[in-house]
Amino acid sequence: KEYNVAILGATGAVGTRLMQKLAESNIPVKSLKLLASKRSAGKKLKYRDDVLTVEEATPDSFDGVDLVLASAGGAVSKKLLPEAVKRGAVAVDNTSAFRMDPDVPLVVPEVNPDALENHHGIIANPNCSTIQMVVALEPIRKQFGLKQIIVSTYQAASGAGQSGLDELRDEAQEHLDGKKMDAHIFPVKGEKEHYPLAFNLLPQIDVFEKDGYTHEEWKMIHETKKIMLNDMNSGAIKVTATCVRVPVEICHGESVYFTVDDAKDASREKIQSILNDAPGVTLKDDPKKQLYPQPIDAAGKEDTYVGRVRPDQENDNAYNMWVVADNLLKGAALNTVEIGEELVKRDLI
Ligand code: A2P
Ligand code: 11C
Repeated sequence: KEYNVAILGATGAVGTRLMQKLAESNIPVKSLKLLASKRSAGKKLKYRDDVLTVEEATPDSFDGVDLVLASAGGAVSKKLLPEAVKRGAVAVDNTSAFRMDPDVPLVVPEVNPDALENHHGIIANPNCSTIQMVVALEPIRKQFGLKQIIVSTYQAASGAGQSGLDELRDEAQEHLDGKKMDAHIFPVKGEKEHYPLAFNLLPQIDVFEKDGYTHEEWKMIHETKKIMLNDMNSGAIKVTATCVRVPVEICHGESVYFTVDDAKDASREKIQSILNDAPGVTLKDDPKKQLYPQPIDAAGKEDTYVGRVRPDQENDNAYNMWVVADNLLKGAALNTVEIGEELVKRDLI
């Protein structure tokens, strides 16, 4: 069986990586359609040995398409993915448009691949900061249970797409040239206030909710519960988050504090051993050799890197660890393509 595939948002920071990871995947591609906005129509992009022409995405673009991989923003997904499904396609969506819909599985293949069995045409790929955290925590949860998660994130500029990356580089150059930094995207495109990210830290990712948390923090809390417990509001694991944008190009870092079941006899060594064997995880944890994950090393890699595993010295059954992954790969394009591979394996397209 071979599939007609479309990439929606093919020209973006995630879209270009979707093409790369699709080419490396074991999804049998019969044809590939590259879709983006009108602005990019006619642009030529290389896929394997072919040069393909980007087309403007319209509802009819999905005629005859079996599998859509989408990363063109939530509004575009909301408008076009139901049209794709209406025309018989299965869509894996990298935006937040459908993640909390009870009919839409929210999937990280290392954690909850079985959720795919109940799909109704759209499958959601979680937020990048959620994915790397659950990849690292799920093997620990399986062995020792999980009662609480307290996470602080250090998120790269590329989380805001190509224009976010461009803004960080431009600001850095402006600052080094002694000019005023011209901020117009961060913290949030379309918000009233903008602040420079270069040489700075911004404790706001996405808009503020009424309770004082940002929407990025809300996503980490509720997506984690939906993925691990199949219930976005479950109280079985308590989760809280602080999300911070840092002047890094690629890779989110996370300081993850977690509490395991009292009765399970966990230890630092046991947790390290579990992480060493966990799918999609590379343990990089040797303080004597100053070995720990860093964005500069993890960029371009597929795994989620974990280090600095250590017990809380004041509270029993509680640990800290440091988690780094490429937000554009495992956090987005790679996880999306891996969902596609799992759909193929299970004959769900
Ligand atoms: P385009 O390059 O034509 O603007 P990023 O996340 O890096 O900002 O990329 C966003 C992606 O979504 C790009 O491929 C962009 O295409 C695409 N996109 C933006 N708006 C639309 C739209 N209205 N219809 C289809 N694709 C869109
Ligand atoms: C960021 N995590 O770093 C965001 C980007 O829900 O897919 C991804 C937004 C999402 O800005």
